[in-house]
Amino acid sequence: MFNDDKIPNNVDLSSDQRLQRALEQWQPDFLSWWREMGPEGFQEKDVYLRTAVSVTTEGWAHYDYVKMPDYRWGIFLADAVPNRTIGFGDLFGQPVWQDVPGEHRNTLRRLIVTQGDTEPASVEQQRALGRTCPSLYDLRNLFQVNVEEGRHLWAMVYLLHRYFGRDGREEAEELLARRSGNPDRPRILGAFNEPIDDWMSFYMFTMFTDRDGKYQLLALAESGFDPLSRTTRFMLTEEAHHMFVGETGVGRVVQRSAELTKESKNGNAREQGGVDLDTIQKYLNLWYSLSLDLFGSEVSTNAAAFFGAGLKGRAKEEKFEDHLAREGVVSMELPENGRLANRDVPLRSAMNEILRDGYVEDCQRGVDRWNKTLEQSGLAFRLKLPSRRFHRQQGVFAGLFFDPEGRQIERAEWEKRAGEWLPSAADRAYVKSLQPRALYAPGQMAHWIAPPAKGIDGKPLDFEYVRLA
Ligand code: BYC
Repeated sequence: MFNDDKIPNNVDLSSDQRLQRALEQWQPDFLSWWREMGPEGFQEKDVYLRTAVSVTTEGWAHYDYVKMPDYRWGIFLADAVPNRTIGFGDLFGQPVWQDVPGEHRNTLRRLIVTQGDTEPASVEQQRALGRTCPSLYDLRNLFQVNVEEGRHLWAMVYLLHRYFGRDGREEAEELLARRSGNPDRPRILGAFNEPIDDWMSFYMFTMFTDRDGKYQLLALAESGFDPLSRTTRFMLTEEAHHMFVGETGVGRVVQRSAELTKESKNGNAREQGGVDLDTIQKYLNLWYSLSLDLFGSEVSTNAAAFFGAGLKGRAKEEKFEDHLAREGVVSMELPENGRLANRDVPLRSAMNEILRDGYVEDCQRGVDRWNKTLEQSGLAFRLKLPSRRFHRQQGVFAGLFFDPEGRQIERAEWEKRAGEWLPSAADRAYVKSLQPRALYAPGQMAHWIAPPAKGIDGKPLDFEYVRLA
Protein backbone atom coordinates (compact mmCIF):
# COMPACT_ATOMS: atom_id res chain seq x y z
CA MET A 1 0.00 0.00 0.00
CA PHE A 2 1.40 3.39 -0.98
CA ASN A 3 0.12 6.36 0.89
CA ASP A 4 -0.71 8.63 -1.94
CA ASP A 5 -2.93 11.47 -0.75
CA LYS A 6 -4.96 11.60 -3.88
CA ILE A 7 -4.98 8.11 -5.34
CA PRO A 8 -4.59 5.13 -2.99
CA ASN A 9 -2.64 2.39 -4.75
CA ASN A 10 -0.36 -0.59 -4.42
CA VAL A 11 1.48 0.07 -7.69
CA ASP A 12 3.99 2.60 -6.36
CA LEU A 13 2.36 5.35 -8.36
CA SER A 14 4.55 8.12 -6.98
CA SER A 15 7.61 6.50 -8.57
CA ASP A 16 6.20 7.37 -12.00
CA GLN A 17 5.42 11.07 -11.83
CA ARG A 18 4.18 11.39 -15.40
CA LEU A 19 1.65 8.65 -14.87
CA GLN A 20 0.68 10.04 -11.49
CA ARG A 21 0.09 13.47 -12.99
CA ALA A 22 -1.94 12.04 -15.86
CA LEU A 23 -4.17 10.12 -13.47
CA GLU A 24 -4.49 13.14 -11.19
CA GLN A 25 -5.71 15.05 -14.21
CA TRP A 26 -8.26 12.38 -15.03
CA GLN A 27 -9.49 12.26 -11.41
CA PRO A 28 -11.50 15.54 -11.45
CA ASP A 29 -13.13 14.44 -14.71
CA PHE A 30 -14.07 11.18 -13.05
CA LEU A 31 -15.51 13.08 -10.08
CA SER A 32 -17.56 15.39 -12.22
CA TRP A 33 -18.86 12.38 -14.14
CA TRP A 34 -19.69 10.76 -10.77
CA ARG A 35 -21.55 13.84 -9.58
CA GLU A 36 -23.46 14.14 -12.84
CA MET A 37 -24.16 10.46 -13.52
CA GLY A 38 -23.69 8.68 -10.17
CA PRO A 39 -26.45 8.00 -7.60
CA GLU A 40 -28.98 10.80 -7.86
CA GLY A 41 -29.78 12.71 -4.68
CA PHE A 42 -27.39 11.01 -2.23
CA GLN A 43 -24.00 12.54 -2.87
CA GLU A 44 -23.85 14.34 0.48
CA LYS A 45 -25.12 11.46 2.63
CA ASP A 46 -23.02 9.26 4.87
CA VAL A 47 -23.12 5.67 3.65
CA TYR A 48 -21.79 2.67 5.57
CA LEU A 49 -19.39 1.41 2.91
CA ARG A 50 -16.68 -1.14 2.45
CA THR A 51 -13.50 0.34 1.01
CA ALA A 52 -10.55 -1.62 -0.32
CA VAL A 53 -7.43 -0.21 1.33
CA SER A 54 -5.12 -3.03 0.27
CA VAL A 55 -5.30 -6.47 -1.31
CA THR A 56 -4.65 -8.41 1.90
CA THR A 57 -7.51 -10.26 3.59
CA GLU A 58 -7.72 -7.65 6.34
CA GLY A 59 -7.25 -4.74 3.98
CA TRP A 60 -9.79 -5.16 1.29
CA ALA A 61 -12.89 -4.91 3.45
CA HIS A 62 -12.64 -1.84 5.60
CA TYR A 63 -16.09 -0.54 6.75
CA ASP A 64 -17.00 3.00 7.70
CA TYR A 65 -19.35 5.89 6.94
CA VAL A 66 -18.27 7.70 3.79
CA LYS A 67 -19.82 10.31 1.53
CA MET A 68 -19.68 8.72 -1.91
CA PRO A 69 -17.68 11.47 -3.65
CA ASP A 70 -15.07 11.04 -0.87
CA TYR A 71 -14.81 7.29 -1.46
CA ARG A 72 -11.14 6.32 -1.81
CA TRP A 73 -11.18 4.93 -5.33
CA GLY A 74 -7.83 3.22 -5.55
CA ILE A 75 -5.67 1.19 -7.86
CA PHE A 76 -5.06 -2.31 -6.58
CA LEU A 77 -3.44 -5.21 -8.33
CA ALA A 78 -3.33 -8.69 -6.84
CA ASP A 79 0.17 -9.82 -5.92
CA ALA A 80 2.35 -10.94 -8.80
CA VAL A 81 2.76 -14.69 -9.18
CA PRO A 82 6.53 -15.26 -9.40
CA ASN A 83 7.75 -16.71 -12.72
CA ARG A 84 4.26 -16.81 -14.13
CA THR A 85 4.02 -18.17 -17.67
CA ILE A 86 1.34 -17.88 -20.35
CA GLY A 87 -1.15 -20.63 -19.62
CA PHE A 88 -2.74 -21.23 -23.04
CA GLY A 89 -2.58 -20.59 -26.76
CA ASP A 90 0.33 -20.49 -29.19
CA LEU A 91 2.75 -19.03 -26.64
CA PHE A 92 1.92 -21.55 -23.94
CA GLY A 93 4.72 -21.80 -21.36
CA GLN A 94 6.52 -18.58 -22.31
CA PRO A 95 6.99 -15.86 -19.67
CA VAL A 96 4.03 -13.49 -19.28
CA TRP A 97 4.36 -9.93 -20.59
CA GLN A 98 4.89 -7.04 -18.20
CA ASP A 99 4.41 -4.67 -21.13
CA VAL A 100 2.05 -4.65 -24.07
CA PRO A 101 3.44 -6.58 -27.06
CA GLY A 102 3.27 -4.28 -30.09
CA GLU A 103 1.38 -6.75 -32.25
CA HIS A 104 -1.40 -7.10 -29.66
CA ARG A 105 -1.66 -3.48 -28.70
CA ASN A 106 -4.94 -2.71 -30.47
CA THR A 107 -6.63 -5.92 -29.44
CA LEU A 108 -5.66 -5.54 -25.80
CA ARG A 109 -6.74 -1.93 -25.75
CA ARG A 110 -10.09 -2.92 -27.22
CA LEU A 111 -10.62 -5.64 -24.60
CA ILE A 112 -9.69 -3.29 -21.75
CA VAL A 113 -11.90 -0.50 -23.10
CA THR A 114 -14.84 -2.90 -23.51
CA GLN A 115 -14.41 -4.15 -19.96
CA GLY A 116 -13.94 -0.60 -18.64
CA ASP A 117 -16.99 0.74 -20.45
CA THR A 118 -19.37 -1.57 -18.60
CA GLU A 119 -18.39 -0.15 -15.21
CA PRO A 120 -19.57 3.47 -15.53
CA ALA A 121 -22.44 2.21 -17.70
CA SER A 122 -23.91 0.22 -14.83
CA VAL A 123 -23.64 3.20 -12.46
CA GLU A 124 -25.54 5.31 -15.00
CA GLN A 125 -28.20 2.63 -15.43
CA GLN A 126 -28.81 2.46 -11.67
CA ARG A 127 -28.61 6.12 -10.82
CA ALA A 128 -32.26 6.77 -10.01
CA LEU A 129 -32.94 3.64 -7.93
CA GLY A 130 -32.21 5.33 -4.60
CA ARG A 131 -35.53 7.13 -4.85
CA THR A 132 -37.50 3.89 -4.74
CA CYS A 133 -35.43 1.59 -2.52
CA PRO A 134 -37.32 -1.11 -0.57
CA SER A 135 -35.14 -0.56 2.53
CA LEU A 136 -32.08 1.24 3.86
CA TYR A 137 -30.18 -2.06 3.75
CA ASP A 138 -30.84 -2.32 0.00
CA LEU A 139 -30.01 1.32 -0.55
CA ARG A 140 -26.61 0.82 1.00
CA ASN A 141 -25.98 -2.29 -1.08
CA LEU A 142 -26.84 -0.36 -4.23
CA PHE A 143 -24.30 2.33 -3.33
CA GLN A 144 -21.67 -0.28 -2.44
CA VAL A 145 -22.09 -1.84 -5.86
CA ASN A 146 -21.94 1.59 -7.49
CA VAL A 147 -18.73 2.76 -5.82
CA GLU A 148 -17.04 -0.54 -6.61
CA GLU A 149 -18.01 -0.26 -10.27
CA GLY A 150 -16.34 3.14 -10.05
CA ARG A 151 -13.22 1.46 -8.69
CA HIS A 152 -13.31 -1.08 -11.50
CA LEU A 153 -13.35 1.79 -13.93
CA TRP A 154 -10.24 3.12 -12.18
CA ALA A 155 -8.63 -0.30 -12.58
CA MET A 156 -9.08 -0.21 -16.36
CA VAL A 157 -8.14 3.46 -16.64
CA TYR A 158 -4.89 2.74 -14.81
CA LEU A 159 -4.02 0.11 -17.43
CA LEU A 160 -4.92 2.49 -20.27
CA HIS A 161 -2.83 5.34 -18.87
CA ARG A 162 0.09 3.21 -17.80
CA TYR A 163 0.47 1.01 -20.89
CA PHE A 164 -1.18 2.72 -23.86
CA GLY A 165 0.22 6.24 -23.91
CA ARG A 166 -1.77 8.92 -25.61
CA ASP A 167 -4.44 6.64 -27.12
CA GLY A 168 -4.94 5.13 -23.69
CA ARG A 169 -5.55 8.58 -22.23
CA GLU A 170 -8.02 9.38 -25.00
CA GLU A 171 -9.87 6.14 -24.39
CA ALA A 172 -10.03 6.99 -20.67
CA GLU A 173 -11.72 10.28 -21.54
CA GLU A 174 -14.15 8.48 -23.84
CA LEU A 175 -15.11 6.15 -21.00
CA LEU A 176 -16.51 9.21 -19.23
CA ALA A 177 -18.12 10.62 -22.37
CA ARG A 178 -20.33 7.73 -23.52
CA ARG A 179 -23.69 7.43 -21.80
CA SER A 180 -25.84 4.38 -21.16
CA GLY A 181 -28.86 4.38 -23.46
CA ASN A 182 -27.85 7.53 -25.30
CA PRO A 183 -28.61 6.99 -29.01
CA ASP A 184 -25.75 9.23 -30.16
CA ARG A 185 -22.99 7.94 -27.89
CA PRO A 186 -24.17 4.71 -26.31
CA ARG A 187 -22.18 2.33 -24.16
CA ILE A 188 -20.41 -0.42 -26.13
CA LEU A 189 -22.29 -3.59 -25.15
CA GLY A 190 -26.03 -4.19 -25.51
CA ALA A 191 -27.12 -4.94 -21.93
CA PHE A 192 -25.45 -1.76 -20.69
CA ASN A 193 -27.84 0.42 -22.62
CA GLU A 194 -30.99 -1.14 -21.15
CA PRO A 195 -32.87 0.74 -18.46
CA ILE A 196 -32.63 -0.45 -14.84
CA ASP A 197 -35.43 1.61 -13.41
CA ASP A 198 -37.00 -0.73 -10.90
CA TRP A 199 -35.51 -2.97 -8.23
CA MET A 200 -36.51 -6.24 -9.88
CA SER A 201 -34.29 -5.22 -12.77
CA PHE A 202 -31.51 -4.28 -10.36
CA TYR A 203 -31.54 -7.67 -8.63
CA MET A 204 -31.74 -9.51 -11.95
CA PHE A 205 -28.91 -7.40 -13.36
CA THR A 206 -26.65 -8.05 -10.37
CA MET A 207 -27.54 -11.75 -10.52
CA PHE A 208 -27.12 -12.29 -14.25
CA THR A 209 -25.15 -9.41 -15.75
CA ASP A 210 -22.62 -9.09 -12.95
CA ARG A 211 -22.15 -12.83 -13.29
CA ASP A 212 -21.14 -12.31 -16.92
CA GLY A 213 -18.65 -9.89 -15.37
CA LYS A 214 -17.35 -12.72 -13.18
CA TYR A 215 -16.79 -15.00 -16.16
CA GLN A 216 -15.22 -12.32 -18.35
CA LEU A 217 -12.92 -11.35 -15.48
CA LEU A 218 -11.98 -14.99 -14.92
CA ALA A 219 -11.08 -15.26 -18.62
CA LEU A 220 -9.05 -12.03 -18.50
CA ALA A 221 -7.37 -13.14 -15.26
CA GLU A 222 -5.73 -15.85 -17.39
CA SER A 223 -4.26 -13.25 -19.74
CA GLY A 224 -0.60 -13.34 -20.70
CA PHE A 225 -0.59 -9.57 -20.19
CA ASP A 226 0.24 -9.80 -16.51
CA PRO A 227 -1.00 -6.37 -15.32
CA LEU A 228 -4.44 -7.21 -16.75
CA SER A 229 -4.41 -10.57 -15.02
CA ARG A 230 -3.46 -9.06 -11.67
CA THR A 231 -6.05 -6.28 -11.90
CA THR A 232 -8.90 -8.58 -12.81
CA ARG A 233 -7.96 -11.09 -10.11
CA PHE A 234 -8.50 -8.42 -7.48
CA MET A 235 -11.71 -7.16 -9.12
CA LEU A 236 -13.18 -10.66 -8.75
CA THR A 237 -13.15 -10.37 -4.96
CA GLU A 238 -15.43 -7.32 -5.16
CA GLU A 239 -17.59 -8.83 -7.89
CA ALA A 240 -18.63 -11.63 -5.52
CA HIS A 241 -20.58 -9.16 -3.37
CA HIS A 242 -22.48 -7.84 -6.38
CA MET A 243 -23.69 -11.31 -7.25
CA PHE A 244 -24.62 -11.87 -3.61
CA VAL A 245 -26.81 -8.75 -3.79
CA GLY A 246 -28.46 -10.11 -6.95
CA GLU A 247 -28.98 -13.68 -5.90
CA THR A 248 -30.26 -12.88 -2.42
CA GLY A 249 -32.30 -9.94 -3.76
CA VAL A 250 -34.20 -12.16 -6.19
CA GLY A 251 -34.31 -14.87 -3.52
CA ARG A 252 -36.03 -12.50 -1.08
CA VAL A 253 -38.60 -11.51 -3.71
CA VAL A 254 -39.24 -15.19 -4.45
CA GLN A 255 -39.67 -15.94 -0.76
CA ARG A 256 -42.14 -13.11 -0.26
CA SER A 257 -43.98 -13.97 -3.46
CA ALA A 258 -44.37 -17.54 -2.28
CA GLU A 259 -45.84 -16.32 1.03
CA LEU A 260 -48.23 -13.93 -0.67
CA THR A 261 -49.22 -16.51 -3.29
CA LYS A 262 -50.26 -18.84 -0.51
CA GLU A 263 -52.20 -16.10 1.26
CA SER A 264 -54.03 -15.17 -1.94
CA LYS A 265 -57.40 -16.62 -2.94
CA ASN A 266 -56.50 -16.96 -6.60
CA GLY A 267 -52.96 -18.28 -6.30
CA ASN A 268 -51.45 -15.01 -7.49
CA ALA A 269 -49.23 -12.82 -5.33
CA ARG A 270 -50.48 -9.67 -7.08
CA GLU A 271 -53.78 -10.04 -5.26
CA GLN A 272 -51.81 -9.54 -2.02
CA GLY A 273 -49.65 -6.70 -3.30
CA GLY A 274 -46.62 -8.81 -4.23
CA VAL A 275 -44.71 -9.65 -7.39
CA ASP A 276 -46.36 -12.71 -8.93
CA LEU A 277 -44.11 -15.63 -9.84
CA ASP A 278 -44.88 -15.31 -13.57
CA THR A 279 -43.54 -11.76 -13.54
CA ILE A 280 -40.38 -12.87 -11.74
CA GLN A 281 -39.91 -15.46 -14.49
CA LYS A 282 -40.30 -12.78 -17.18
CA TYR A 283 -37.66 -10.55 -15.59
CA LEU A 284 -35.39 -13.56 -15.33
CA ASN A 285 -35.93 -14.34 -19.03
CA LEU A 286 -35.07 -10.78 -19.98
CA TRP A 287 -31.87 -10.28 -17.99
CA TYR A 288 -30.56 -13.78 -18.54
CA SER A 289 -30.92 -13.50 -22.32
CA LEU A 290 -29.40 -9.99 -22.41
CA SER A 291 -26.50 -11.31 -20.36
CA LEU A 292 -25.99 -14.36 -22.62
CA ASP A 293 -25.45 -11.87 -25.44
CA LEU A 294 -22.47 -10.43 -23.55
CA PHE A 295 -20.41 -13.53 -24.30
CA GLY A 296 -20.40 -12.69 -28.03
CA SER A 297 -21.05 -15.13 -30.83
CA GLU A 298 -21.10 -18.92 -30.41
CA VAL A 299 -18.65 -19.17 -33.30
CA SER A 300 -16.12 -16.39 -33.10
CA THR A 301 -12.89 -15.70 -34.94
CA ASN A 302 -12.23 -12.90 -32.42
CA ALA A 303 -12.39 -15.37 -29.55
CA ALA A 304 -10.11 -17.78 -31.43
CA ALA A 305 -7.59 -14.99 -32.01
CA PHE A 306 -7.71 -13.82 -28.35
CA PHE A 307 -7.05 -17.38 -27.25
CA GLY A 308 -4.32 -18.15 -29.78
CA ALA A 309 -2.45 -14.97 -28.87
CA GLY A 310 -2.62 -15.65 -25.11
CA LEU A 311 -4.75 -12.56 -24.41
CA LYS A 312 -7.97 -14.09 -23.06
CA GLY A 313 -8.28 -17.67 -21.83
CA ARG A 314 -11.01 -19.86 -20.45
CA ALA A 315 -12.30 -19.47 -16.89
CA LYS A 316 -9.94 -21.46 -14.64
CA GLU A 317 -7.77 -22.51 -17.57
CA GLU A 318 -5.85 -24.93 -15.32
CA LYS A 319 -8.92 -27.20 -15.20
CA PHE A 320 -8.50 -28.00 -18.88
CA GLU A 321 -6.07 -30.62 -20.13
CA ASP A 322 -5.19 -29.25 -23.52
CA HIS A 323 -4.10 -25.60 -23.31
CA LEU A 324 -3.27 -25.27 -26.98
CA ALA A 325 -6.75 -26.15 -28.26
CA ARG A 326 -5.38 -26.44 -31.78
CA GLU A 327 -7.33 -29.61 -32.39
CA GLY A 328 -10.72 -30.81 -31.37
CA VAL A 329 -14.21 -29.58 -32.01
CA VAL A 330 -17.31 -28.63 -30.07
CA SER A 331 -20.58 -29.93 -31.41
CA MET A 332 -23.23 -27.23 -31.50
CA GLU A 333 -26.74 -26.86 -32.84
CA LEU A 334 -26.50 -23.92 -35.18
CA PRO A 335 -28.87 -22.32 -37.65
CA GLU A 336 -28.24 -23.30 -41.27
CA ASN A 337 -30.50 -22.01 -44.02
CA GLY A 338 -32.93 -20.89 -41.36
CA ARG A 339 -33.06 -24.29 -39.54
CA LEU A 340 -31.05 -25.81 -36.73
CA ALA A 341 -28.41 -28.39 -37.63
CA ASN A 342 -25.57 -30.04 -35.72
CA ARG A 343 -22.17 -28.70 -36.62
CA ASP A 344 -18.65 -29.27 -35.36
CA VAL A 345 -16.96 -26.00 -34.48
CA PRO A 346 -13.15 -25.90 -34.07
CA LEU A 347 -12.33 -25.60 -30.39
CA ARG A 348 -10.69 -22.19 -30.54
CA SER A 349 -13.64 -20.68 -32.39
CA ALA A 350 -15.94 -22.03 -29.68
CA MET A 351 -14.25 -20.21 -26.77
CA ASN A 352 -17.15 -17.83 -26.19
CA GLU A 353 -19.54 -20.76 -25.96
CA ILE A 354 -17.24 -22.62 -23.58
CA LEU A 355 -17.12 -19.59 -21.29
CA ARG A 356 -20.91 -19.33 -21.58
CA ASP A 357 -21.25 -23.03 -20.57
CA GLY A 358 -19.66 -22.29 -17.20
CA TYR A 359 -21.86 -19.22 -16.80
CA VAL A 360 -25.06 -21.14 -17.54
CA GLU A 361 -24.18 -23.77 -14.92
CA ASP A 362 -23.43 -21.07 -12.38
CA CYS A 363 -26.78 -19.35 -13.07
CA GLN A 364 -28.55 -22.70 -12.74
CA ARG A 365 -27.15 -23.14 -9.23
CA GLY A 366 -28.74 -19.83 -8.22
CA VAL A 367 -32.08 -20.79 -9.78
CA ASP A 368 -31.95 -24.12 -7.93
CA ARG A 369 -31.61 -22.23 -4.64
CA TRP A 370 -34.65 -20.08 -5.46
CA ASN A 371 -36.58 -23.21 -6.38
CA LYS A 372 -35.70 -24.75 -3.04
CA THR A 373 -37.54 -21.83 -1.41
CA LEU A 374 -40.56 -22.51 -3.63
CA GLU A 375 -40.42 -26.20 -2.81
CA GLN A 376 -40.25 -25.50 0.91
CA SER A 377 -43.32 -23.28 0.60
CA GLY A 378 -45.20 -26.19 -0.91
CA LEU A 379 -45.85 -24.46 -4.23
CA ALA A 380 -45.59 -26.36 -7.52
CA PHE A 381 -44.23 -23.37 -9.47
CA ARG A 382 -40.55 -23.52 -10.46
CA LEU A 383 -38.34 -20.86 -12.04
CA LYS A 384 -36.41 -21.87 -15.13
CA LEU A 385 -33.57 -20.56 -17.25
CA PRO A 386 -34.88 -20.18 -20.80
CA SER A 387 -33.08 -21.80 -23.72
CA ARG A 388 -29.84 -20.12 -24.80
CA ARG A 389 -31.52 -19.42 -28.13
CA PHE A 390 -34.35 -17.39 -26.60
CA HIS A 391 -34.40 -13.61 -27.27
CA ARG A 392 -30.85 -13.30 -28.52
CA GLN A 393 -29.54 -10.18 -30.17
CA GLN A 394 -25.92 -11.26 -30.63
CA GLY A 395 -24.47 -14.39 -32.10
CA VAL A 396 -25.85 -17.03 -34.44
CA PHE A 397 -29.43 -16.96 -33.11
CA ALA A 398 -29.89 -13.21 -33.48
CA GLY A 399 -32.57 -12.31 -35.99
CA LEU A 400 -34.36 -15.67 -35.54
CA PHE A 401 -37.19 -16.39 -33.13
CA PHE A 402 -37.33 -19.03 -30.41
CA ASP A 403 -39.66 -19.67 -27.49
CA PRO A 404 -38.22 -20.15 -23.97
CA GLU A 405 -37.98 -23.91 -24.62
CA GLY A 406 -35.75 -23.17 -27.61
CA ARG A 407 -38.30 -24.14 -30.29
CA GLN A 408 -37.96 -22.07 -33.42
CA ILE A 409 -41.08 -20.01 -34.15
CA GLU A 410 -42.20 -17.52 -36.77
CA ARG A 411 -41.84 -13.81 -36.23
CA ALA A 412 -45.65 -13.42 -36.11
CA GLU A 413 -45.90 -15.88 -33.22
CA TRP A 414 -43.05 -14.12 -31.43
CA GLU A 415 -44.82 -10.81 -31.77
CA LYS A 416 -48.05 -12.27 -30.50
CA ARG A 417 -46.52 -14.05 -27.52
CA ALA A 418 -43.48 -11.98 -26.46
CA GLY A 419 -45.58 -10.45 -23.66
CA GLU A 420 -46.02 -13.93 -22.13
CA TRP A 421 -42.26 -14.35 -21.87
CA LEU A 422 -40.78 -10.90 -21.30
CA PRO A 423 -42.01 -8.11 -19.01
CA SER A 424 -44.73 -6.18 -20.81
CA ALA A 425 -45.25 -2.45 -20.33
CA ALA A 426 -48.07 -3.36 -17.93
CA ASP A 427 -45.80 -5.70 -15.91
CA ARG A 428 -43.16 -3.01 -15.62
CA ALA A 429 -45.77 -0.47 -14.56
CA TYR A 430 -47.08 -2.92 -11.97
CA VAL A 431 -43.62 -3.60 -10.52
CA LYS A 432 -42.98 0.14 -10.32
CA SER A 433 -46.35 0.73 -8.67
CA LEU A 434 -45.30 -1.52 -5.76
CA GLN A 435 -42.57 0.90 -4.77
CA PRO A 436 -43.60 4.41 -5.75
CA ARG A 437 -41.27 5.92 -3.15
CA ALA A 438 -38.39 4.85 -0.99
CA LEU A 439 -38.52 3.33 2.51
CA TYR A 440 -35.85 5.09 4.49
CA ALA A 441 -36.65 4.23 8.12
CA PRO A 442 -34.01 1.86 9.60
CA GLY A 443 -35.36 -1.68 9.79
CA GLN A 444 -38.38 -1.00 7.58
CA MET A 445 -38.88 -3.41 4.67
CA ALA A 446 -41.17 -3.13 1.66
CA HIS A 447 -44.20 -5.42 1.60
CA TRP A 448 -43.15 -7.21 -1.62
CA ILE A 449 -39.73 -8.41 -0.49
CA ALA A 450 -38.60 -10.53 2.47
CA PRO A 451 -35.95 -9.13 4.83
CA PRO A 452 -32.40 -10.42 4.34
CA ALA A 453 -31.11 -13.23 6.54
CA LYS A 454 -28.65 -10.86 8.22
CA GLY A 455 -27.25 -7.35 8.17
CA ILE A 456 -23.94 -6.08 6.83
CA ASP A 457 -20.62 -6.43 8.65
CA GLY A 458 -22.35 -8.00 11.66
CA LYS A 459 -24.68 -5.02 12.08
CA PRO A 460 -28.40 -5.54 12.86
CA LEU A 461 -31.06 -5.11 10.19
CA ASP A 462 -32.29 -1.86 11.73
CA PHE A 463 -28.81 -0.32 11.59
CA GLU A 464 -28.67 3.12 9.99
CA TYR A 465 -26.85 1.96 6.83
CA VAL A 466 -27.34 5.36 5.21
CA ARG A 467 -27.64 8.53 7.31
CA LEU A 468 -30.23 10.64 5.63
CA ALA A 469 -30.71 13.36 8.24
N1 BYC B 1 -23.24 -6.02 -27.51
O1 BYC B 1 -17.05 -12.56 -32.16
P1 BYC B 1 -18.02 -11.71 -31.45
C1 BYC B 1 -18.97 -6.57 -16.37
C2 BYC B 1 -19.56 -7.31 -30.86
S1 BYC B 1 -19.57 -7.41 -17.74
C3 BYC B 1 -22.66 -5.28 -28.50
O2 BYC B 1 -19.43 -12.10 -31.43
P2 BYC B 1 -16.19 -11.36 -29.30
C4 BYC B 1 -19.94 -5.85 -15.53
C5 BYC B 1 -18.07 -7.52 -30.63
O3 BYC B 1 -17.51 -6.49 -29.82
C6 BYC B 1 -18.14 -8.03 -18.58
N2 BYC B 1 -21.68 -5.75 -29.29
O4 BYC B 1 -17.62 -11.47 -29.95
C7 BYC B 1 -21.18 -6.37 -15.25
C8 BYC B 1 -17.56 -7.53 -32.04
O5 BYC B 1 -17.42 -6.19 -32.50
P3 BYC B 1 -16.22 -5.80 -33.50
C9 BYC B 1 -17.53 -7.05 -19.55
C10 BYC B 1 -21.26 -7.03 -29.09
O6 BYC B 1 -15.45 -10.21 -29.83
C11 BYC B 1 -22.09 -5.66 -14.50
C12 BYC B 1 -18.70 -8.19 -32.81
O7 BYC B 1 -19.86 -8.07 -31.99
N3 BYC B 1 -16.27 -7.53 -20.01
O8 BYC B 1 -17.81 -6.57 -16.14
O9 BYC B 1 -15.55 -12.70 -29.27
C13 BYC B 1 -21.76 -4.41 -13.99
C14 BYC B 1 -18.45 -9.66 -33.09
O10 BYC B 1 -17.88 -10.24 -31.97
C15 BYC B 1 -21.80 -7.84 -28.10
C16 BYC B 1 -16.02 -7.94 -21.27
O11 BYC B 1 -16.87 -7.92 -22.11
C17 BYC B 1 -22.83 -7.29 -27.28
N4 BYC B 1 -23.42 -8.01 -26.29
O12 BYC B 1 -16.64 -11.11 -27.78
C18 BYC B 1 -20.53 -3.87 -14.28
C19 BYC B 1 -14.62 -8.45 -21.54
N5 BYC B 1 -21.19 -9.04 -28.14
O13 BYC B 1 -14.95 -6.12 -32.74
C20 BYC B 1 -19.60 -4.60 -15.03
C21 BYC B 1 -13.99 -7.80 -22.71
C22 BYC B 1 -20.30 -8.97 -29.14
O14 BYC B 1 -16.44 -6.65 -34.69
N6 BYC B 1 -14.71 -8.02 -23.95
N7 BYC B 1 -20.34 -7.77 -29.72
O15 BYC B 1 -16.45 -4.32 -33.70
C23 BYC B 1 -14.66 -9.18 -24.67
O16 BYC B 1 -14.03 -10.14 -24.27
C24 BYC B 1 -15.38 -9.24 -25.97
O17 BYC B 1 -15.37 -7.98 -26.52
C25 BYC B 1 -16.84 -9.75 -25.91
C26 BYC B 1 -17.30 -10.03 -27.34
C27 BYC B 1 -16.93 -11.00 -25.04
C28 BYC B 1 -17.78 -8.72 -25.34
